[in-house]
Amino acid sequence: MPPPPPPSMEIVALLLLAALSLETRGWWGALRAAPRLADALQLQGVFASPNRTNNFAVDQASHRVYLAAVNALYQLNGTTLGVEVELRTGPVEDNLLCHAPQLPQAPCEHPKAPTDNHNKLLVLDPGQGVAVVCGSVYQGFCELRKLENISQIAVEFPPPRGEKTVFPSMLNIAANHPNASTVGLVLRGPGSGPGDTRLLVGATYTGAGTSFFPKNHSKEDLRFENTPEIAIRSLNTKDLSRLFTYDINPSEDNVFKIKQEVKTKNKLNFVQAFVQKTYAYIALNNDARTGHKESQPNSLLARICLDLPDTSARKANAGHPESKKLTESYIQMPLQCGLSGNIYNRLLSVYPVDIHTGAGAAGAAEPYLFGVFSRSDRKSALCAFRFGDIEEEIRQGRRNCSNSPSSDVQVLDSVIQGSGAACIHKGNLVLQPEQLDCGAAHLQHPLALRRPLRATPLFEYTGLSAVAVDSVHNHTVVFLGTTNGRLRKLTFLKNLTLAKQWTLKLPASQAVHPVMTFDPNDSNFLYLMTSHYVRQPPGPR
Ligand SMILES: *[C@@H]1O[C@H](CO)[C@@H](O)[C@H](O)[C@H]1NC(C)=O
Ligand SMILES: *[C@@H]1O[C@H](CO)[C@@H](O)[C@H](O)[C@H]1NC(C)=O
Ligand SMILES: *[C@@H]1O[C@H](CO)[C@@H](O)[C@H](O)[C@H]1NC(C)=O
Ligand SMILES: *[C@@H]1O[C@H](CO)[C@@H](O)[C@H](O)[C@H]1NC(C)=O
Ligand SMILES: *[C@@H]1O[C@H](CO)[C@@H](O)[C@H](O)[C@H]1NC(C)=O
Ligand SMILES: *[C@@H]1O[C@H](CO)[C@@H](O)[C@H](O)[C@H]1NC(C)=O
Ligand SMILES: *[C@@H]1O[C@H](CO)[C@@H](O)[C@H](O)[C@H]1NC(C)=O
Ligand SMILES: *[C@@H]1O[C@H](CO)[C@@H](O)[C@H](O)[C@H]1NC(C)=O
Ligand SMILES: CC(=O)N[C@H]1CO[C@H](CO)[C@@H](O)[C@@H]1O
Repeated sequence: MPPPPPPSMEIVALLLLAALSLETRGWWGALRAAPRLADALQLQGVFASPNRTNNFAVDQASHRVYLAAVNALYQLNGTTLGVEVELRTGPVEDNLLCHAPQLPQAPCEHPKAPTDNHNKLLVLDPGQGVAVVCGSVYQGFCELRKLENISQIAVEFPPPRGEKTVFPSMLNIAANHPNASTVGLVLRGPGSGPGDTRLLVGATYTGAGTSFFPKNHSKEDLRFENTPEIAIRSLNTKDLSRLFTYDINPSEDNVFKIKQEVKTKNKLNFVQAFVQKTYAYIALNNDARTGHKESQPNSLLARICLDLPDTSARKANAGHPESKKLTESYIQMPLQCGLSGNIYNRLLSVYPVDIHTGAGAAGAAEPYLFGVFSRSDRKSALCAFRFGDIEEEIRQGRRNCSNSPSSDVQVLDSVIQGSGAACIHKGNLVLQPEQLDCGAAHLQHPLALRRPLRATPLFEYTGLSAVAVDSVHNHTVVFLGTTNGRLRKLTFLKNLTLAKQWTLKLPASQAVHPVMTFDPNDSNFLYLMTSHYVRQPPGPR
């Protein structure tokens, strides 16, 4: 049966998802609006979630939407948002201090109690036909479920007892606390076929010494040994003995783990992870800096080089692809939205997109990273960074680090797997383009640029929470969600001056979730979710 005809291109329609607080009903809705460049927005449909929502994802091929809420998973028709499949995921008997019960021979002395299961990660891998679903319970344990029917387990993991060895590090994947952040991304490896699929995860550390760890209850910290802040794990469903391990080439270097003694200086709050060109970017905040004077941004953009299938580098290396290492190519830089004295220092939502600014050659579209930033008085702003500038800053940083002891670039010595020490002069070393972009074993790593990449706000408003951007003809159309349940649509001219704006009141006066997604088959539609979602930096304690 052919897919339903898309609505007229003259129509902007937005699908929206909203969920209210635990006490009230939630909504998963849709908006239909007037002409794309001219008018207001309109509701298309609604799905109501009985419980607070956590994450959603859209599958392009089947046009299904998967939605995860507290204690429930839903598979929805992407057009009507009607429920196809529904599954209870909690509450379950659990204790934050116990190993996941999926770990063989792991008794627990701490009493278990019914615990709500907050979804921390919901990512789709259409290549293997699975959804990776990770909850806050059982130490952030992940399941592989069928995209065809989300209520069915696709791969029995861990394998039946006795068949394979299972380690806690294979089970402790997402953050195990409702308020601790987790982001994830499915990556294709250098090989063809699903066997090389990987899962990138960034998760806030929740072990001893953090506000997430129950005080005075245990000397044993299950999280520290087993949960790096950032990791790349095997997602090959055909190789169960390695599933979710870091045991992929090159082994030993698929983790980024902050040293125990500096965990309190690195309270990483992950915002979003995305792929752009041959890189994985991770947008995050370092909450350890919250409370300091707001003269410095807390927000960071980290970058890792990827082995992507069929890149030119791989072709040149046919038969023996050189695998990239996580910490070797890792580099981070502060992002600053706002000028000195008026800095929006906390990143809330990002959206990478190609737009026409007139700056690109022959009017070509250029990649930009849009971000919504806020500060403690709830004022917020939209900023845009050119990926070309991000890339150039990274090249300069690596060049500077190998040329001279540079005060603008540091080796991140807070990480266990780094090369340690500071930037050191390497003689008259001339770095190749590939080394400037991705580092090399003999170069210092991982690196942290100190100088922020700065941008002037394109738009300032109270309580922004989410951003999605589309390029339409010569205009850039920006959708902004707010913390009080509004959706603003802004149209910018080529030179990024604001031309027009509209506001739509969503059915729920709740915060719009930071991730908004256009319908992959028709960008006239936007999926968004509102929830009783608190993204509050930890206060002083
Ligand atoms: C969406 O687009 C993809 C790629 O063009 C196509 O394979 C898929 O069938 C489309 N899905 C729908 C529901 O139109
Ligand atoms: C919603 O969460 C409550 C606990 O907070 C749980 O008892 C209930 O089963 C959940 N409802 C659904 C539909 O998952
Ligand atoms: C979603 O619902 C529409 C309208 O009822 C229907 O035409 C379409 O086939 C459904 N999609 C799927 C994937 O079932
Ligand atoms: C999904 O799987 C469950 C459990 O096997 C089954 O009861 C249900 O009918 C299936 N739903 C659909 C839409 O296939
Ligand atoms: C999570 O944070 C919210 C807001 O700060 C707080 O009300 C709630 O109690 C926290 N939840 C847990 C389980 O600590
Ligand atoms: C690299 O060094 C040059 C020359 O000192 C300096 O102008 C530039 O800002 C530095 N760049 C970075 C990213 O550190
Ligand atoms: C976009 O702008 C260029 C030059 O400013 C113009 O030639 C072109 O017609 C415009 N395209 C559209 C679709 O408006
Ligand atoms: C941006 O472009 C518009 C229309 O071309 C023009 O009126 C406006 O002055 C420009 N703004 C800036 C800051 O260059
Ligand atoms: C009863 C008990 O062990 N209390 C301790 C809880 O932890 C704080 C901070 O580590 C200690 O100061 C208390 O003595």
